[in-house]
Amino acid sequence: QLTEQDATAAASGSAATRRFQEKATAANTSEERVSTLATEVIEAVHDVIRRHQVTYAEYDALKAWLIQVGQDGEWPLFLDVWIEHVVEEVANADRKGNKGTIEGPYYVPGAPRLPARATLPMRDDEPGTPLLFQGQVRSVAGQPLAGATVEIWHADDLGYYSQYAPGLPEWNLRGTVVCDAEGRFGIDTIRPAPYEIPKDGACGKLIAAAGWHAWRPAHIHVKVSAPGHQLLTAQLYFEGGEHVEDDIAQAVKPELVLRPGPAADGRGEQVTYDFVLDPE
Ligand code: MBD
Ligand code: FE
Repeated sequence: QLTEQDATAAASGSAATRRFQEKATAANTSEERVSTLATEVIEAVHDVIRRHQVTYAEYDALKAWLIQVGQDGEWPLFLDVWIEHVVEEVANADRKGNKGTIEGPYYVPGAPRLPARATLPMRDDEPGTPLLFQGQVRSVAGQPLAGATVEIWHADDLGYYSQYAPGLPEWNLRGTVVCDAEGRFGIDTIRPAPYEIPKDGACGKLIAAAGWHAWRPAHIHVKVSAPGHQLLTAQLYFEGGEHVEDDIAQAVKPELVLRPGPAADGRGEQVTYDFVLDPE
């Protein structure tokens, strides 16, 4: 019987790759734009080789590593950790409402629908500090948004995500919360642990070879939507948490940092965070 701590880079990577392949992608990019972008990416690599006098041994090491990224299924992890934050920056530069940040590789659509006041699916003995996460979804004009939903997913107290590590219930710490008529929600969960990039895969090998650290700060992922409004994809972090200042995925923004206080019922912590959605 495998437990979450038996998670391997290749198993979670392959699961993320399979999940991504199920997602419909249709960029409809013109031939001209593909040619421009591909040419400039290739030329940027040529430039690095010339400036740093890259050797054949280094070229072969790169080739072996790129092949291993694919074999481990770690392309979603690699791209979302080191590239996605710039795509998000470009995509959401003009937003007036809530800051967003990267989605990452571990979102699963279709999590169980829950009422506005709900407990996320979790084990009877789910480890971790209880956390009540509550707030309201509003428009940029300050109007409460009836019919808003907050999809939420996060790692557990050991830093593992359900469906990407063995031994966890399918929808553990994942839910689709349907807000009330005033756009309010209140979600009982636990505080997640920081996330460490697996050491036993291609991404871990790069991190070790470069002498980097492998950590993302503890975070709660959300996708917030409401009729007539743009989907917000964000993550919320915890003030003073480890690696809030040096997230390997460079996805922390000051507007996304929570400051929980003691829970009103004396059990753990609670925090209020309101979301502001841009019009479509
Ligand atoms: C994560 O949990 C995550 O959110 C991102 C962006 C990358 C790797 C792991
Ligand atoms: Fe994450």
